[in-house]
Parts: sequence; structure tokens; C-alpha cells
Amino acid sequence: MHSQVVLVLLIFVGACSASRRLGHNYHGCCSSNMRNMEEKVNDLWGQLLFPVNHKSGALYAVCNVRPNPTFPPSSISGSISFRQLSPSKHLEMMMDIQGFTCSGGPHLHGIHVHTYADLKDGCEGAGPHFNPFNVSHPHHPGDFGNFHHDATGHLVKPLRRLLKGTLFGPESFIGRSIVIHEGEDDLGSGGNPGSLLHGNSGRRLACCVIGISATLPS
Ligand SMILES: *[C@@H]1O[C@H](CO)[C@@H](O)[C@H](O)[C@H]1NC(C)=O
Ligand SMILES: [Cu+2]
Ligand SMILES: [Zn+2]
Repeated sequence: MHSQVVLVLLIFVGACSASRRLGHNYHGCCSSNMRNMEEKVNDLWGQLLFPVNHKSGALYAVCNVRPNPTFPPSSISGSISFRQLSPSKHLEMMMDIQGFTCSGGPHLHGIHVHTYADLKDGCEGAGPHFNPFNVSHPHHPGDFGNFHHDATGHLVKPLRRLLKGTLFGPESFIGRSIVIHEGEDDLGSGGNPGSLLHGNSGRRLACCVIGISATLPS
């Protein structure tokens, strides 16, 4: 299956460069066709680099939230789920997390994708924000922003399209982690170095590993 995909890729690229050499830029490889081809090549490349668990070509992932054992006591639980219908489609995310404590009044919690998923000694093992493009906070692909929970400590967000982030290819979220912070993310406006690294969202309340799932929770 993979060797067939590689062959198709080679034929695409070969036909295109041959046509350009012959000065046939006005057809076959003009910019809109190039864009189309680039999208196809990216899709094929994404599928080569990551196992797709559905005939449809979609990927699903889930992060099952656990309290940070080094920051007790907390009974946070729930899940953050992802769906991406193909490498060129937008990533979608939904959240269902309960067990936030409401002492001190309602406040916002920063939530981000972090680099590592070695959480055996707590959420500190998640390391810094996942930053494959070496940019500053809040422009990391997993900077989801701030979230409120309701008066019962429940945070529910329906499935919605994200502006960035992917489950496919070398910048995939799969195998990374998510950290739910105690405090609010200043979204880069703090005027100090921490603001451009992590948004000063404070201690790590809970975390989880992002792994492939069969589908979205119903
Ligand atoms: C990342 O960016 C910082 C500052 O923007 C720069 O100092 C550093 O060398 C960059 N690292 C890599 C690996 O490109
Ligand atoms: Cu974080
Ligand atoms: Zn960030």
C-alpha cells in the first residue's frame, strides 16, 4: 500500500517538473493546480507518516484527564477529544471535565498542549509548551486559551473547529500531553519573559497523554 503511495507521489512530482522544464507553466502546473497537488501530496505524506485508523482517512484522539499527584487534593476527571477528518481539514476539539473546585469564586484556567507525555512523577514531566515551529506563546499550536467551569465545577465545550494544530504528520499532537492550569493564561500580554513562554498560567492542576482513539465519545 505504501509503495503505491510513493509511486503516485513520484509520478506527480515528475510530471510537474518535466512540464515546467518544457515551459508548459501555463497549463498543468499553474498555481491553482499546484495548490491542489500540494494539498494531495500533503495528505499522502500525512498518511505515510501516521497510521490512520479509519477507512475514511480520519483520525480521532483522546486525552483522559487525571489530577496532578504533586498538587493534591483534586478530583478532576474527564476527557478532551479530538477529530480531524483528513490532514488538510481543520482539527476539532471537545471537552468534558468535572471536579474543578469553586472556592475563591469562578476563574479562568489556561489549557495547553505540552511537549512530553512522561507523567509518572506528575504533570511537571509534561515539560514546556509543545513548540514545533519555535514561536512564542500564545502562538504555539496547542495554546487553546482560557476556560470557565460552571458553578458545579463542570467544564463542557461542544465539538468546535480549532484555528491550528494537527493530529497528522511530524507536528501531530498524538504522543504529547495536555496540562490544565490552576490560573488564567495572560495570552502573551504579561510583559515578562514567562508570558511569552507559558502565559503565566500557574501550577499544573491536571494533565493527560494524547492518544489515538476509535472515535469521538457519544
Ligand atoms: C528559536 O528562537 C529563538 C528566539 O526567537 C532563537 O534564539 C533560537 O535560536 C531558536 N531556536 C531554534 C532551534 O531555531
Ligand atoms: Cu500549559
Ligand atoms: Zn503556549
